[in-house]
Order: sequence, then C-alpha cells, then structure tokens
Amino acid sequence: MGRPAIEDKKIFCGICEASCGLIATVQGEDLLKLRGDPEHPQSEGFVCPKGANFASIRNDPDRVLRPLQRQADGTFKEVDWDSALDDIGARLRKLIGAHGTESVGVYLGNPNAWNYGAFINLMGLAGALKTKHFYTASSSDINNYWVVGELLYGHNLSNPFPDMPHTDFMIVLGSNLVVTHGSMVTVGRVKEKLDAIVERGGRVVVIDPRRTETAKQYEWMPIQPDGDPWLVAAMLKTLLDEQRVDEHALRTQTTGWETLPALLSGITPARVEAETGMRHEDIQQLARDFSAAKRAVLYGRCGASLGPFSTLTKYLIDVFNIATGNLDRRGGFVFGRPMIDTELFTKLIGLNGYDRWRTRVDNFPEVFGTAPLGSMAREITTPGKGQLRALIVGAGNMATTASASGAVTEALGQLDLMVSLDPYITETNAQAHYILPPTLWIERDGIPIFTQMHNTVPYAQWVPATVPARGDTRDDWWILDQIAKRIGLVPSPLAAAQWLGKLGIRLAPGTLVDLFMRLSPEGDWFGLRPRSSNGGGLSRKKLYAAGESLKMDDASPVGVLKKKIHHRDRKVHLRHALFETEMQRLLARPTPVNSDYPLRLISLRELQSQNSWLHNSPRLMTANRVHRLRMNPIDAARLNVHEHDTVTITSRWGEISSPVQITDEMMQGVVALPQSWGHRGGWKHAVAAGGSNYNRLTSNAPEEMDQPSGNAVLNGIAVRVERVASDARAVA
Ligand SMILES: Nc1nc2c(c(=O)[nH]1)N[C@H]1C(S)=C(S)[C@@H](COP(=O)(O)OP(=O)(O)OC[C@H]3O[C@@H](n4cnc5c(=O)[nH]c(N)nc54)[C@H](O)[C@@H]3O)O[C@H]1N2
Ligand SMILES: Nc1nc2c(c(=O)[nH]1)N[C@H]1C(S)=C(S)[C@@H](COP(=O)(O)OP(=O)(O)OC[C@H]3O[C@@H](n4cnc5c(=O)[nH]c(N)nc54)[C@H](O)[C@@H]3O)O[C@H]1N2
Ligand code: SF4
Ligand SMILES: [Mo]
Repeated sequence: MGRPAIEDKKIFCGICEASCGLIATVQGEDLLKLRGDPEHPQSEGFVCPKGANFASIRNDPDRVLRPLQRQADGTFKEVDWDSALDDIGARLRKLIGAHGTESVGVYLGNPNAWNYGAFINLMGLAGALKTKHFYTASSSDINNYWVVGELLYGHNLSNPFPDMPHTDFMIVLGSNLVVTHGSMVTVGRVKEKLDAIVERGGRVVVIDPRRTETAKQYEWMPIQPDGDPWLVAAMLKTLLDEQRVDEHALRTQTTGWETLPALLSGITPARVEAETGMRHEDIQQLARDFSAAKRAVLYGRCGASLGPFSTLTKYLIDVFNIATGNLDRRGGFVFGRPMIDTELFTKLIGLNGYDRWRTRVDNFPEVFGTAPLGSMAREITTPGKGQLRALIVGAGNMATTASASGAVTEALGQLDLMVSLDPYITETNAQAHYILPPTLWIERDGIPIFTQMHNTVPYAQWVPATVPARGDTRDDWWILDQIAKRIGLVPSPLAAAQWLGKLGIRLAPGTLVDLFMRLSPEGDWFGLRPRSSNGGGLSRKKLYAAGESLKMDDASPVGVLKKKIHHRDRKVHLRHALFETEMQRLLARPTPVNSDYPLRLISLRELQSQNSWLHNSPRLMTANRVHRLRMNPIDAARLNVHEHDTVTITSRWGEISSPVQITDEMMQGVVALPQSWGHRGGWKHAVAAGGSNYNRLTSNAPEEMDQPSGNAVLNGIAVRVERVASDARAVA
C-alpha cells in the first residue's frame, strides 16, 4: 500500500489570541507543515514562528503519551487509563467522604482559552463539586477586566476592545503588541494595523518602561512601573478641568459621571510626576491630542494589568475612552460580534458575577465564580473546614507562572492528591500523583470561542481535528468527564445536565456548544431562521462543511451599546464605592522608594515563547536564546556590572541569579527579565535552556495583590541587583 495522499486543511492556530488562520499540510497521521492562510478574513496569511513550528511540539519526543503515576522514589511509571482513572476516582471518593466536595479544587490554565471542551468541563467540574477552589490563569492576568466588566457594563465578559483597523489615535499602555499579537483583542496582522494608523495620518503612542519592539516602531513615552493609574487619572482630570470631555456621551451612555471630578480631586501634578516619571505637561498634551482625534482609543494590557492597582487602572482606562466619546464608536472602543452568545451562556449557568462569596482564608471576593490563584497555597496549608486537599490541574504550570512560585510549589507538595492534565512532565506536575496526557489543539476539534468575543473582524470557524491523537492521549474534556463519572458527577453546573447524567446521558461539550450556537443570535435556529448575512445561520455541520472561516461582517458592530450592557437601565455605571476606596488607597500609598531594593523589575515576553510551554522545541528554543536580565547602561555602570556578568536579583521575597544584557531599551531604574523560564522536569530541552524563575521574586501575600480582583502583581517588583561573577560564559 502506498503512502496516504497529501492534503491541505484550513484551520486556525490555537496558541495565542490572534487565532491566525493556517493551512495544515497533512499526510495520513503526519503533520507535514503549517503556513498562514491567505484567505483568512482576519490574519490574511500571517503566521508567527510559534504557529509555523507547532509540528515540533506535536512530534516532541518528550511528550507524555500515556498516563503516568508517580512512584515513591519520585519517578513516573506508565499505567493504563482505566487503572489511573479508577484509582483517582477511589482516592477522590475517600477524600470527599471525609472532607466533602469543597476539599477538591480545579486550576484552569491559559491554553484552555483554545480548548472549549476542557474549559466547559473544568468549569463544570468546579460547579458540580460546588467547590470554592476554582482557580484560573485569569487571576494572574485579567481578573481586573472581569471585575470592571461586571461593575460598568453588568457582565464580566462585556469588555470593549480597540477598533484598531479604523482608529486615528491609539495609546498602547503596557502592551508589546508586535510581539504578543494582542490580548483581549483579536486582530490579525497587528503590526500592519498599527502601521496603517500612522499611514493615514494618525498616531500610535506606546507608554512603557521599556523601548519595546512595538515602542521602537511608533512614538515611545517611558513610564515608571505602576505609574499607569496616575497617568490615566491625570489625563482624565485634564479633560474634565478643561471641559474637553464629551458630555453628550457621558449623559446618554452612563450614570454616575458627575462624581468623576470628586474621584480625581486628590490627583496633583507633583504626585503624578513622582509616580510616573513623566512631565505633567506632556501628559496633559497627550490627553488633549487624544480628545481632539476623531476616533481614538486607549488600550491597556499586561503592563497595566499586573500591578497593585490593576482594577482601578482598568476602570480609569474605560472611563477615559467613554469620556472622550469613543465607546461604541467606529475606530474607538467597541464590542464584538461573537458567533456564540458567550455572555448569555455564562449567565445561564450562573458563572458571571462578582463578590457573591468570599474566599476562606484571605476573604477575597469571588470573581466570575473563581478564587484568586495567589490564595491557593494558603488554602492548601491552612487547616479547617474547606481546606484544599486535592487539585485537578488543567494546563497549568504554576510552579513557574504563579506569583510566589516557590511557596506554590511547596504547597502543591502537601496535597493528598494532585492530578495534572499536561503534555509534559513540568516543574509543576513533577510532584503530581498522576499526569494524564491530553491531545493538543491540532489533534482535537476547535472553535475560537474565547477570542471571538474580541474580534475586530467578526467571523465564524469550527474545525475538526486536523491530525489524530498521538500515542494514548485523550481530549481533556473526555479525561475530565471520566474523572467526574467516577465520583458520580456530570461536569456541568446545570441541574438539567446532572439530571440527564442520572439517566446515563452525558452531553459532550461539542454537542452542547453546537446546540447553544444554533440557538444563539448567529445560529441557524434549526432551520427556522430567515437567510442572513452569514448565509442562513451557523451550525457545526455548516462550519465543518465550509472547511474554512466564514466572514460575518467587515468590522465589529457599533451602535450596539444598549444590547451589550446588562444593567437594567442599559447605561454604563461609572460610580461605585469600590473605585472610591481604591482611589483613596492609591493616594495613601507612599511613592515606592526603598534604598534596599532601588530597582523595579518587569516581565518581558518573547516572540518564540508562549508563557511557559513552548520551550521544549529546539526550533523555537534555539541555541542563541539566553535568559538575561535587561539593564540600562547607567544602572549597570553604577553597579559595576558588565555585559554577560552574572548578577543576583533579590526582592523582599526571594533571590535568583541571571546573566545581564546591557541595553538602552530599558528606562533607568527599571530592569526586565523574560517571564516563565527556569524549567525542571521531563522536558529536557526546556531544562537545558537554563534561566531562572522570575516568580521566585514575586509575592502572593494578600496585601500585595490587587484588592478588588485578587489579581497577582507580577510587574514593578522592587529589587536589588548585585554582581556575583564576571561573564557568565566563563563561569559556566
Ligand atoms: N510571543 C508571545 N506572545 C504572547 C505570550 C507570550 O508569552 N509570548 N503570552 C500571551 C499572553 S498569556 C498574554 S496575557 C498576552 C500579553 O500581551 P502583552 O500585554 O502585550 O504582554 P507583555 O509583552 O507582557 O506586555 C506588557 C508590556 O508592559 C510593559 N510594562 C511592564 N510594567 C509596566 C507598567 O507598570 N506600566 C506600563 N505602562 N507598562 C509596563 C512591559 O515592558 C511590556 O512591554 O500575550 C500573549 N501572547
Ligand atoms: N512573572 C510573570 N508571570 C506571569 C506572567 C507575566 O507576565 N510575568 N503572565 C501571566 C499570564 S498573563 C498568564 S496567562 C499565566 C499563564 O500561566 P499558565 O496558566 O501556567 O499557562 P502556560 O504556561 O501557558 O501553560 C501551562 C501548561 O499547559 C500545558 N498545555 C499546553 N497545551 C495544553 C493542552 O492542550 N491541554 C493540557 N491539558 N495542557 C496543555 C503546557 O504544557 C504547560 O505546562 O502566566 C502568568 N505568569
Ligand atoms: S500569532 Fe499567535 S495565533 Fe498567530 S500563528 Fe503566532 S501563535 Fe499562532
Ligand atoms: Mo495571559
């Protein structure tokens, strides 16, 4: 028999929020090549090195291909699925018998954003267990978005995004868009979109302590870490004082806007300059220029989301966009047109909300049905009713990615049961009792539910598995369903699903999503819908048959504010006591000057990484990549540090070491280190790449987290840097 035929399949990339359209060349079970799909409505042929080289991850010889059970000596032994699942079930039943379902927890990691089945079943498992131990990567990232979404617009997921393809003025506050390709906004070919703003006579202003790859292309304004709430508050105050706000927009779209001057009354030019390191006149001018632009948008991401006042900062960003009349305006701050009504879905299952309960140990408010990851270690180590004793981890490498990663690693070691669904033996699950191997995104069907919510060009896509599962790997959703089954549960928060489960009917997440999509505004309504712009409404069958993405419109909709707001009065609610408290807390906080820790550390993302998990590909983790601390030449001279010297980096919470790269990209007083390096475990190439664990320097103390959202603080860490050896290469 000859080799199977070579075929091209149109799919989308399941690695980052850009969700680029790809063409996969496959031959039978083999993935031969991945390239950009020129016909994809959003990415138009773009592919980055991560997407293009994903075959090296799929075919990785270090991938776990059969369930692994940890032995007494710390090594792992392959076991079959039934014995792994049966033993996990038995151990869970015993724990639940003794301590209740609230002793079992779930972690939902970042790669689940492209894994709808796992997402639904992790959420469903937490719901069915009625446990408060539901932790997600969002609390290291965007919990502040969820809180502001709920308070301002009435739903965690109601989050406007920048209409980049049509704007004339964009301020990028703490995001390295040309490297990360956008978060909480899905826009293909992001660099071209930014270039086009400038080409049509507009401006892109990047406000960042580092002259990043993005800042180098456009206008750069350096800012001291954590200066963001001060900066945005000062811009807003300027426009209010000078009556440059769009009063019509404020009156018609919002309530509570009259209280803004009082909220900002404590913001003084002297304090703003001290906190931002920027000139007050420059900030005022920027605000005036922004308000004069016809279509403008202020966009903030990790640089603005991972500081100690991230919820207040996100609130001020939204208010600034609204007060300048840019909400729900073409080229401004717009809402998406997702193929599935995710807001309705999460509402129906009761997930969305804020502060409906508090966490046991730290008394943090619940956000979107979840507890902050920063509290997890204390929930494991603090005895009492509700103590966390067993954890199911879906795609999480918290020993590297969580704040206070040292404390997290130690706490994980105290669990009675840890089960990790992961394609690798990582530094996190090296101490799991079981590692259960999942299929990867290219080996299962995929629908970009999460990123569809923030799409600048609305389109619909659902692709079957591109290539079959490798080894004895299984879809995450199936694994979770099997675990749930063994403790007598259906992984769903829906009473109806539990009831069906009792009759032996277990709905696969794909069936559920198809049903919901068909009944959604964009669905085919089971044939009852009149023909529409997307060709008569969506169903999985239709999208499979199309074999490519279907464009639903040229641009995200505008004029939809009333539909997107979930408050009864259909207005954006700008006044909340919470923001008043946060503003008081901001004003009361002394400007951080600490002679023991005089520098501020920030995280850096690299083009060939995806947080912690693509580091085992020799095609991505190439030999020339070295983990290095970036430092300004003046700081280096003062500390007598030279290129390649090894330094220790010490914070109040830990110490690591790293070779140094001296670069005037860094603002003086600020150092940057790539996040999520320093691996251990069975991914040999990642381990061999070396590097150190940034989050050994961060804290999970409750007072160090963003108070309203429990979001981790991962940027702006006060550190001291000292030379320990000259030239790391000589030392090594
Ligand atoms: N190539 C690549 N792409 C990725 C990822 C990856 O690891 N690699 N990760 C994905 C994930 S999970 C996410 S959430 C997104 C994140 O996407 P981005 O938010 O674009 O990610 P970062 O590169 O961390 O950008 C944060 C920027 O803020 C700056 N910064 C740090 N502190 C401050 C501060 O206090 N104020 C201001 N104004 N700026 C500050 C940093 O220098 C940095 O340039 O990227 C996604 N895409
Ligand atoms: N210092 C610092 N720390 C940070 C950040 C920072 O900027 N600075 N960024 C934070 C942010 S924004 C985020 S989102 C978090 C992310 O942190 P995590 O949620 O830990 O996510 P990742 O590191 O992307 O991947 C976690 C694991 O998922 C596994 N995985 C990949 N695909 C699959 C799959 O299909 N199924 C299963 N079961 N597993 C899979 C990978 O092997 C990896 O071990 O990190 C945060 N940590
Ligand atoms: S930008 Fe993101 S979605 Fe696009 S190819 Fe790269 S990793 Fe994949
Ligand atoms: Mo993230």
